Amino acid sequence: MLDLWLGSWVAAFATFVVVFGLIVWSVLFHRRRKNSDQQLPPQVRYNLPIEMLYTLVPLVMVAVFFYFTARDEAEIIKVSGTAPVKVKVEGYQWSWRFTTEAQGKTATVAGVPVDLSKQSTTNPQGPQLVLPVGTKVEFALESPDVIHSFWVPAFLFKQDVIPGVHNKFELDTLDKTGVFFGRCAELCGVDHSKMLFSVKLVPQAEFDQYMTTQSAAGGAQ
Ligand SMILES: [Cu+2]
Repeated sequence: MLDLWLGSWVAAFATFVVVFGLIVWSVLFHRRRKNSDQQLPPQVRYNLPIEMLYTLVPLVMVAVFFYFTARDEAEIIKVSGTAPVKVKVEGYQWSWRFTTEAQGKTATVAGVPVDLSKQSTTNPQGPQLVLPVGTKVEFALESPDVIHSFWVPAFLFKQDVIPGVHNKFELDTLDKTGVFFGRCAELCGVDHSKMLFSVKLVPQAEFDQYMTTQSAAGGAQ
């Protein structure tokens, strides 16, 4: 994802340099000069080779962007179905419910809208999803009401949570322990901004312990 993003910026910047260079060049060399009786420089309208160039170059540029985006996207959204940990993510107005399934055990956490006055950058608010580090995780996204969007910026992945649509994705890049902030990324109503949550990545042993306690408690809220 990072390569695609960087590559797009490099291509966009190269385009900017060429376009801006051409603008500066025309301004400098084709400006109206003093003591010139020529009102207009020679015009190139209806010049077939130039018109074709104008059409083909942007087409090629779009095709290149499309190719790399489609290639990477197909790879990124592939779901093998073999992930040992599966999470059902329900986004609702206005919080989240996470139901985690692993080794035949189930754990559920759900939140109420976050009190934004108590929000801080070091103490994440909202429900916390606990996951093992270094393991492939499958996320299934469900919404009972309107369109939300599941987004953990640190995971470089975001997907819409749409009523009636069963979006799924897998992440196998969760390789650092810690707490990662997440939020709803689709304006979904008056308390959209309160749809905060966090994901805590812990070592496998700690995760096993967590699942045992949670499932014994009958999926504590
Ligand atoms: Cu939302």
